[in-house]
Amino acid sequence: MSEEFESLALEGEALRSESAQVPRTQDDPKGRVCTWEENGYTVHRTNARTGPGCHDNCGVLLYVKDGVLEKIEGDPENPFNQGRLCPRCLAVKEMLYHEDRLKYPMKRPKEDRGKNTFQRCTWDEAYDIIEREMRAVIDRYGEEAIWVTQGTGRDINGYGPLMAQYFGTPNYGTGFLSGIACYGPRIFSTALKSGGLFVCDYSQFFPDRYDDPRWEASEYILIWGNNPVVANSDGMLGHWIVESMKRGSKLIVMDPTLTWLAGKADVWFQLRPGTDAALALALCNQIIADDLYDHEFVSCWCYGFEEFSEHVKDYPVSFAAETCGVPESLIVEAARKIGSAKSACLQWGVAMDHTSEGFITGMACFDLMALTGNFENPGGMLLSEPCFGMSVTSSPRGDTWDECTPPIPHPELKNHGGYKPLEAMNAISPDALLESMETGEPYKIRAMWIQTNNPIACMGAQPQRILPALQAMDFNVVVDLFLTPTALACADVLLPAACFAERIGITGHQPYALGAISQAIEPLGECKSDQRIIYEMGSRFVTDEYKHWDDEEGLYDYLLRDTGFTYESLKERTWAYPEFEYYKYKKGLLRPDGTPGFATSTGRYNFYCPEMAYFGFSPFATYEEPPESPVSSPDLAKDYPLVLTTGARAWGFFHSEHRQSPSMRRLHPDPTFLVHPETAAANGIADGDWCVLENNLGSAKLRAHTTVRIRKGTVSADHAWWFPERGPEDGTLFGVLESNINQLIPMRPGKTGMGASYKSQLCRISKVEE
Ligand SMILES: Nc1nc2c(c(=O)[nH]1)N[C@H]1C(S)=C(S)[C@@H](COP(=O)(O)OP(=O)(O)OC[C@H]3O[C@@H](n4cnc5c(=O)[nH]c(N)nc54)[C@H](O)[C@@H]3O)O[C@H]1N2
Ligand SMILES: Nc1nc2c(c(=O)[nH]1)N[C@H]1C(S)=C(S)[C@@H](COP(=O)(O)OP(=O)(O)OC[C@H]3O[C@@H](n4cnc5c(=O)[nH]c(N)nc54)[C@H](O)[C@@H]3O)O[C@H]1N2
Ligand code: SF4
Ligand SMILES: [Mo]
Repeated sequence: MSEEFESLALEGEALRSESAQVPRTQDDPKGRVCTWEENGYTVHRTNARTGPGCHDNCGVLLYVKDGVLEKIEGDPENPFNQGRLCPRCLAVKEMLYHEDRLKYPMKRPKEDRGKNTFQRCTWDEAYDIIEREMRAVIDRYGEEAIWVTQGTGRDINGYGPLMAQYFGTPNYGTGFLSGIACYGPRIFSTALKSGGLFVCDYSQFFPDRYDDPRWEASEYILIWGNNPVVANSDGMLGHWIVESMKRGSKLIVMDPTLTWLAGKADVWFQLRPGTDAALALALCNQIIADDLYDHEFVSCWCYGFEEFSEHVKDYPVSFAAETCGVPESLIVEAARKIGSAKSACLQWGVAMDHTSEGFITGMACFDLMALTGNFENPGGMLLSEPCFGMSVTSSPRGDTWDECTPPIPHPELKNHGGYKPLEAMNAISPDALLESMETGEPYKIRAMWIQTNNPIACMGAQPQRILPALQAMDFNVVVDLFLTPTALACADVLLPAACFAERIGITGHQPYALGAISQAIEPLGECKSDQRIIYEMGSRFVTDEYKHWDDEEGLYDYLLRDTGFTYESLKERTWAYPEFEYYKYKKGLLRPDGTPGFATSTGRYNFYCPEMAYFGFSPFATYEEPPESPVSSPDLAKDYPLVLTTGARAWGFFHSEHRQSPSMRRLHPDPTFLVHPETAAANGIADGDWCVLENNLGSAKLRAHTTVRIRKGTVSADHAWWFPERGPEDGTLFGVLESNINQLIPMRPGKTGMGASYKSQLCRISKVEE
């Protein structure tokens, strides 16, 4: 062991022996106050969170007068967002105080599903009905007949599993998200390669941000299937990229659409949707051919490089150029830029998961990062871990809730659809669960608990299958902010959830800091936080020995019990940044046994992935055509010649949310699709025309937006449309199946059980004749 190594190992040893009871923080909270009076307002310094929906926890100042939230501002002192807010928080009052907000628990006779005959009831009555109905399902069919669902990572991540445990069901997960195709495929597959979740370094681990002397801006940021200035996805903010660019970062963008950031890139790959893995493997091939890979990193810290360098010879630049529809010279240029850069990082997006073999796309892109040694270096990929060991909010930790409920009676009945990777990940298969609702195989789902989830409008593929399946259930509960199409279609009991300004909580989805959400106003009507609904409802299903708290603050104190914070102490400082180290793999800070290396089965970064071999797949990342594409299904492509990608995020909407918010709706009044003017003209379509998009599965009606920003022959369609302005009476479930692009997307995962076709389908377009 070299001297450098020895001293790094000692440093790691010292860091590991720190006591968790005295949280070591980087930021100094002296002088920071969480509430004050100003010009007749009481100001609350807090962290935003869903609802309404978002992945983030931007620092906000809430100005309250006479119990009413009058205005919201970004907190300039919060290191996370440094005072900036996106349109949805600036307009949060329009959602918070909207007249359509659910304010009271409601019940409805089962035979009235789809009709607006809800009646207000008390919380006790609602809980009584749920207890009675869920117990009846459990007694007759077993706990596994209940499916507890959530939507994307709102402030339900981590808490949802508790609801499932209270019922005793092993079936918990995203509601009808085909192939769990949001984050799951990428983070699980790359964890097999790298032993953790790694994210780009934008200085977000430092409370003094870009000024921290340890930080260096990444030389190249690869923005891959992601539009971060709009989406601010998964705990990162798009303006961090702009700030990095001001300090020297350059961009390489992979996107079929010219996004704002693509317009500022050194290299922009306008690739055919669904072909990303081919490009990643060809870039690897070229970097090896040019001998631009990081020899030290590859030989000291990686497993299977020699075989990998042979494997990628199957993916020459010419193959990727042809497959992706991009110039060969551009691939060579990008490979040289990435290979010669001091640092590079992968800003990946959900487009990676939204192809059938999305599980493997993430792996191929990670290989590029390993090849160039961009792990744990300034400006590279950094481990993203739960702060202060507090993982419940960022990702569910298996044992967080273990002492809160009796053990799940039949864990082996979890429906992972027979997919080995899902079994290994201890995850359900939403695709298999929908099938079992339809066929009763291997057993039938009879009851649903749907929380932060609007599957008919948004999350589910093939809503035309989901709607009848939900309406055939024995019993359904929906917990939401609004009467959604899903709630109107199927809820027997509908429970009103509180917005973030109306409740307390702790932050999640960001591994850099831990913070508190403090309550600024009383909840509207009788709304309650999701967390409170879960433990109040759940406590009906457990004995006193499993009740560890009496109120919400007690819940958070319980969760924080090993961090050295209480809810109150966290609230007072509003945020806390744990200490941070680069090069953790050299210091023994990644592996549980404290030895240097990565926390993988081999101790190294796995170019050769033994787990993939065990699952029966290629141990190396490979490229496969999407099942529906001009290359893999030319016959289908004769009828449906255009490539369809869907769901590119819009500023003002979070999925199916915000259609009720007047200012957000003004930004985007109608369902639209982007189409190149030449493709539009060839199909007799002009800008603004209402059109039908259709394929062998279904159709949807959207308006054409012609633009040269989109790849020719590709159509990029909005997702998640419904029309709350129509009201619940006209029998159309707010028109949810009229402009619903998911009718064209199959509920069918890739071969690993993960990955889906939301961004790689085929369709044709035609003008709607008036
Ligand atoms: N065609 C297509 N479909 C897609 C996608 C795509 O790109 N294309 N993207 C997919 C992806 S990545 C995802 S993650 C899913 C998202 O799917 P979902 O997360 O299911 O999103 P929504 O349909 O908006 O449903 C969320 C519901 O939660 C409610 N809500 C918001 N905040 C709260 C809260 O604090 N408490 C409670 N109880 N309810 C709340 C909202 O009112 C809304 O009704 O959609 C998927 N669907
Ligand atoms: N405002 C807003 N923000 C959101 C959400 C929202 O609904 N609204 N949803 C949240 C959720 S759950 C998620 S998962 C994230 C997702 O956020 P992003 O990862 O940014 O996802 P998208 O906007 O769906 O797609 C990003 C880009 O991928 C491009 N693209 C489409 N198909 C392909 C392809 O096959 N390959 C490549 N390389 N690019 C492709 C699109 O043109 C688009 O510019 O956003 C989160 N943030
Ligand atoms: S990203 Fe936007 S909606 Fe989300 S917390 Fe930040 S400002 Fe609010
Ligand atoms: Mo997502």
